[in-house]
Amino acid sequence: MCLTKKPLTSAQVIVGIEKGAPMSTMNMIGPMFDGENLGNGEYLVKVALNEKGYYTMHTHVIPAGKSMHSMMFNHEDIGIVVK
Ligand SMILES: [Cu+2]
Repeated sequence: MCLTKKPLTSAQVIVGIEKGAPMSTMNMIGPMFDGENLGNGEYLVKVALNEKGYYTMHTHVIPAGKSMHSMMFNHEDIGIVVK
């Protein structure tokens, strides 16, 4: 992981939504998809979750010019609670 303290522009942000805690169900909701690059290091992810419960947003980042494999080192699991 590279810590530049600068906005990561032009990266590819790939997201997958799992029903439940990370790696608990492996029940992915739909295919993985790209976050929208808003510029200045901000990326927008739009997702519609109709069922109440806990979800995990598996977030992978491929910095510009880096290989697809680099996403293995730039991975964050973000919890989503639908009430
Ligand atoms: Cu994950």
